[in-house]
Amino acid sequence: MHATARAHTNIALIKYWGKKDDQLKLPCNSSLSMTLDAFYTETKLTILDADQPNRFYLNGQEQSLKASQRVVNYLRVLQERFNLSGNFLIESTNHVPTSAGLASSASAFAALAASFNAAYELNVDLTELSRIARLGSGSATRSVYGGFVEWQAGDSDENSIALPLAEHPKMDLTLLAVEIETAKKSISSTKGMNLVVETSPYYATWVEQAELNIGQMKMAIAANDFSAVGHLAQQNALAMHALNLTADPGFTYFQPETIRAMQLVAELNQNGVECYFTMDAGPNVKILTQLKNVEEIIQRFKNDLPHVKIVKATFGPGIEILDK
Ligand code: 2P0
Repeated sequence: MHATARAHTNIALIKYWGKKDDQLKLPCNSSLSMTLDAFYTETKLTILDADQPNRFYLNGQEQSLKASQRVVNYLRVLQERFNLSGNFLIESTNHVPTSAGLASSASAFAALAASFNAAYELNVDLTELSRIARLGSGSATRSVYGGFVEWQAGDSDENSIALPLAEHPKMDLTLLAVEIETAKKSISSTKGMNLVVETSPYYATWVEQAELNIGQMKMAIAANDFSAVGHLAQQNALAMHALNLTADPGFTYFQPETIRAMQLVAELNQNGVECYFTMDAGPNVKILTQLKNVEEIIQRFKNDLPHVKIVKATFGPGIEILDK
């Protein structure tokens, strides 16, 4: 029994930042993302007899027991849920270059969930697939669908699910991933979000504001309004990063060049080149713009920050089963 699935990663335009249940990965606020064409993970899952050892290959390299633990533990959780048995051969290829500064956990756990579903012939629907992807990593919930996707926070395993808002949006929207630094982040997303939930006096305000932003963003998408989408994404990212400074102890993912990139975006706008920024749990900056401005923005960044790498992306598809 085996199956291969492909899942694309996504960028949150309204961020998931904080959980109300660590096990089920139930978020405190809803989030909304854009699935990206340029970055994806392909995973072949083969179900082995229980007397064969689990093996995990990433980009052709066999991984240590320790490195395989999160993946194997996740598959065990799914087995328990569906009352299944067997061991695993997991062969994953990540097409998420470190240079993009994008997390691969969204595409990794969405591809695992989809290959598990196909290998055991469970035939769960996409809503259930988003639920089981969530058990691996919160952001994976949204990678089940293409285009613009909402992850409704809900308050239980049943109703914390992803919904496709527009699978093939007509919006002229390009993302430029600007690599500031490829080093592993100092504070993992899981740790960073837990710290703000537990210690920031502003956390309740973040949740309230993020839920408001979701409604505003859905209106902007429905109106095909690029400017409103970009502006809202930027405001929401700034709020998330401001919140981190209000934790105890306060922390930031920004590096000096993150600030420089934000200033460059402001300067570009002053010169009539419309663009916006967003950042996740790291120093890298993702710029949202329209096709006509892409070359000028790349040029401006290369002049000011000559060593940074820039990767282009636009809307990508949802889960695909490649082989069964
Ligand atoms: C997001 N991030 O919405 C937010 C914005 C980073 C910043 O989801 O603990 O790897 O596995 O659920 O999904 C990154 O966190 O965290 C993330 P877990 P995850 O994309």
